[in-house]
Amino acid sequence: METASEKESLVVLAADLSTTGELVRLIDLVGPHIAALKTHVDMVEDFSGDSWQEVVKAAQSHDLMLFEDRKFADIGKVSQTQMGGVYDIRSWADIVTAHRVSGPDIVDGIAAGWDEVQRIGGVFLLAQMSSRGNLLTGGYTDETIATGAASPHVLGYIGNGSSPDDISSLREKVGEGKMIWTPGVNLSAEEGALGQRYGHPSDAIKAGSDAVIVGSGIHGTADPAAAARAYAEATWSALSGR
Ligand code: S5P
Repeated sequence: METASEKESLVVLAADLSTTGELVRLIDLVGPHIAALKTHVDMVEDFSGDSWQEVVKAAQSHDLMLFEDRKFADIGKVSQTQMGGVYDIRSWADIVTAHRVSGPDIVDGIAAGWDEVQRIGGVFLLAQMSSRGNLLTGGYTDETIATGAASPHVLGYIGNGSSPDDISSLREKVGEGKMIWTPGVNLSAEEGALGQRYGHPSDAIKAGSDAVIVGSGIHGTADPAAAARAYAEATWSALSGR
């Protein structure tokens, strides 16, 4: 939030690109207008420990936390092990996502992964999703919020950015103690590919989201820096209004 306030931006970039070179270029272009960097390290084709350090350095040079959207979902012990492995997420990620589906212990498993390298990070639990037909509703969402409320490792929740109603109901249940970050937002598109749904970033913030997660609305445009600035302005003025 300090970074967000300095840059006047509630935008988390979903940097869904397949090479480290493209990632570094994008981060340098949009870095001044975004508050955190979300990655999918397992979609990077030229991944190596060294090439990834370039991405980490680029993010740090723009004061961005690294948010690996791993969507952990296995039992606690396996999730702990998966924090290491080839990508060694525990060594560079400040934040990760997890599903609640396997039980509440997944959060402690992830925290134990960071513990192994003497680091501390935060978990975002998926309480809702933006994709059509998802199963994260009703009692599942409530259990997810209860797990998060009981854990100091949980920073907040992923909510459905395509629906202001979903966000305000999530905010009502979560209260003010945890964050809500919302993907499924776009300034122009109404529908994304393969079941993705979109809402307007201003509506998401007004409904109670703390940050919007934007991918193709930024990296898929001809001028990503201008797009990132437009998302930053939309979110910051919506927050001022709220
Ligand atoms: O419910 C979700 C949860 C997530 S984390 N819906 C999502 O779209 N996401 C992520 O947000 C998804 O993995 C992708 O990286 C980003 C949305 O990308 P966009 O191109 O549709 O903006």
